[in-house]
Amino acid sequence: DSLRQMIEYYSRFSPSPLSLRQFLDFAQKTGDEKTSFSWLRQELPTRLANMVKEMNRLPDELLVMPSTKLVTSWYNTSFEEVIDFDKNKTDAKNIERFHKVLQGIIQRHRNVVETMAHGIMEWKEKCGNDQSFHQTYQDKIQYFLDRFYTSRIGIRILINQHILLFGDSAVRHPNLYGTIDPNCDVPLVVEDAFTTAKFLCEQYYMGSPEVNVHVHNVSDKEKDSVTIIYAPSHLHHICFELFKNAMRATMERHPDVVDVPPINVWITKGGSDCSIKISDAGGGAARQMTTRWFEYLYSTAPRPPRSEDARVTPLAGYGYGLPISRLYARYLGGDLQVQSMEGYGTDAYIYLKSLSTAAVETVPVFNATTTEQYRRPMLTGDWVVPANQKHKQFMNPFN
Ligand code: W6P
Repeated sequence: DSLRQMIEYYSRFSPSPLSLRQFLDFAQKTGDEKTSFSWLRQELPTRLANMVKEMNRLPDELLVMPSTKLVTSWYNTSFEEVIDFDKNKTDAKNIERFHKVLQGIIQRHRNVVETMAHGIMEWKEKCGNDQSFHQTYQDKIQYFLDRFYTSRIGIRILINQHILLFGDSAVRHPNLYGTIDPNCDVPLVVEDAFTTAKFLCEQYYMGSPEVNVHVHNVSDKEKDSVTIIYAPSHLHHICFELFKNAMRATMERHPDVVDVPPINVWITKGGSDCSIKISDAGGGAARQMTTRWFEYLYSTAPRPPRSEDARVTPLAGYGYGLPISRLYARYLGGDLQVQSMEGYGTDAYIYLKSLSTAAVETVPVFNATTTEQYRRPMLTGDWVVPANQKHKQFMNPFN
């Protein structure tokens, strides 16, 4: 039908990644609402169609799960709504209608992360929560969800820039251009994320670790401050997640509230990287666990029993917090790495680009390589596993 044909058509375009510099220049100088409309009228269907095509490569058993069907229906609806506009009709009425449609899309896709996660869980429960399921699908699920959620981050920033730049000026933030702060004060965002996490920690543990922040700027004249061009909301999201994890580990390891080791933070800015290290003495974990923290399939494990008191939520959710935080960092050319020393504590490193010209969107494109990734059969290892250890090698962590 015609929707299929239009998705086919737009999926052949490649998404056009932007740098933070380009986002900011558009917002501060070159951009007007008509240009933004015409650009999004092409770019949004392209990004949506590329993702729809990729979702169609998922195993049928996953695609028929109710939650997955809900998510695909949201993508189809939003795609249809956007291509309903003629990009050459830039009259006020059309532009205003487009604005409303974009706000509607943000609303419609609000719970995509949880709903897609739920679809994976439904599939896992139905089609074998066993070793062979993990062996067959772990890598493919990781590959898909990393790309799917990254694509969503990009689409959301495109839409939010339009809504915020050309929307109601009364709610416009004075220091921000859309979601981007040209003078994003990194220590300030870090401290704010710490304070928010500390508040939750106090509620749950009746205590919380202190923080020490060390700032080293080797790039700019101001040695004791670090500012970059960035989306503070993204940085806050990442730091908040890491502080929750660091605080939980610290409090569980040191139940005596008079003897809680602080969390140490280093913030540095060099010519290429702006780096943040968040260091806790929460006992750490074995090295094999640190990679697990980033696996969606591991994180979709049945939740630990909830607290009796429903008002008190556990500090960190065992959810998709860490893998999604890493996607936020990687989306603009950065990274998130976690190094642990079992028995002592954990260091989390956030890497951001110092230069806004280098902070370019990383967005997935659907092509023959993508198709091949989903087709590729599971390969067995080619390192010898001692016979009596074999069962441990592939042990399902959930059984
Ligand atoms: C831990 C586990 C963890 C994950 C991410 C960041 C910090 C920490 N600390 O013990």
